[in-house]
Amino acid sequence: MNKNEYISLKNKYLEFTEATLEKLKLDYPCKQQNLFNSVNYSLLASGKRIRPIILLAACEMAGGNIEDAANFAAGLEMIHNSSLIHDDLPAMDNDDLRRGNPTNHIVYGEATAILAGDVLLVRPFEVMAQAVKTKGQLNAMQYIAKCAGAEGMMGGQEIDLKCEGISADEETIVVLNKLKTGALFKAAVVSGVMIADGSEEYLKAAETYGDLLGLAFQLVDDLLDNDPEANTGKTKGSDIEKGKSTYLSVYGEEKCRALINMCTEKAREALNIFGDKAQFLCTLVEELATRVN
Ligand code: GRG
Repeated sequence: MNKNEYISLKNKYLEFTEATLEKLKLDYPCKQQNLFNSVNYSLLASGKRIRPIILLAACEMAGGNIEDAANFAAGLEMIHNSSLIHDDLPAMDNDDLRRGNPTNHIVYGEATAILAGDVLLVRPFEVMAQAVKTKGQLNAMQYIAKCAGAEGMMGGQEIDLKCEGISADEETIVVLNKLKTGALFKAAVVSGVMIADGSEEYLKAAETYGDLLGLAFQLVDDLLDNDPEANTGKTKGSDIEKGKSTYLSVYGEEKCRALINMCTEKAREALNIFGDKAQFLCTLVEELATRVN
């Protein structure tokens, strides 16, 4: 796949995601309009939409149709946005900048931001349930819930909170990030393959790719958080300020870069089973390794 083909396919997935989010958004005059505005402020802001793009691509890679994956891709992006709103709250990371804009609680206040995060956690299950017609889609919904919950992203966040101000060991950092960041990436690939009714072998390959992509993504994130030139849209160095251990503090820059290359290579290998149909996700993991935001 050449660069132009990759870019045009990525745009197709991105536009499909934006159109689905637009279709599913809550926006009509009512007494709770302020809550709708708070939800839409975060959800319709300029996120990279990587998780829904991966979900849609994984579905097509495994022979499925993106129309069948629409509400699952949008639902996963909603869950991701829910986690960002709650992560930024004073009781969590206490950040006031996200995607280059004031965080949700800075604009709408803490109480409404908590509710907006809650809405973006339940609305996905409403829209996914509306779309379920096959066993594969039902499995995808269940898998996404597991990856988001206490055994996945939320569990990772709990470990993260407990690590503030202490020097965590390598094993803790790896588990923390595998859950906090990696679980939703794994959910994206695996649920995409589930919606396409992929085989056990396909699901195993998707799981391996998701884990490796999640690890590479977080390694890059830690490097960007420490890079004064990078445009992350967040306050720089906030992990260091909060006394959090990161891959960068545990491994140092050189090892982080070596691990990013290793994960990228192994993630590509994991998709061999899909042949040429894996070209998009192979290019995507490479692009994420060199991303600057
Ligand atoms: C209420 C769903 C919910 C969760 C509560 C707060 C929390 C538990 C978990 C936080 C998880 C978290 C924020 C992990 C960080 C993941 C990460 C690297 C986010 C940045 O992702 P990008 O770069 O962001 O894809 P954009 O802005 O492009 O969407």
